[in-house]
Amino acid sequence: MALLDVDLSNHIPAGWYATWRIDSFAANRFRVVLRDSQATHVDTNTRGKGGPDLVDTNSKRVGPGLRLTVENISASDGAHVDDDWHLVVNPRDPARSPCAVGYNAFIEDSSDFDLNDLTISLTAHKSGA
Ligand SMILES: [Ca+2]
Repeated sequence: MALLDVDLSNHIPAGWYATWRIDSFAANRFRVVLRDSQATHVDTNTRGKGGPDLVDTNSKRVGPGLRLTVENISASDGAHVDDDWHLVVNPRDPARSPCAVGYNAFIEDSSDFDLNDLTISLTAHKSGA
């Protein structure tokens, strides 16, 4: 069962640009997958070199069904996730729909709850097209 399974398309529609950075500070291993229905953008096992180590960073226009999953490969039972969204609304938009979003996930692989063992930061905005 995935430690984290987030349907990012709830706030990030197809055609938006997404930029992300994923860092690992974990002795244990996680599998991180970021994909949409048209492409797999990230599919990697994090390394445990005592970092923080850059796992992946990129910027792409995304397709429909953008989804982020994190599987627990070797982490202990104490693994824990805290995440949050930040929605940016154009004040001139009468529909008040977001024009940009930020998503952060902070993952603990053990029991000290510093929540710095795997960090995922992703921002996305309208393409303007
Ligand atoms: Ca920790």
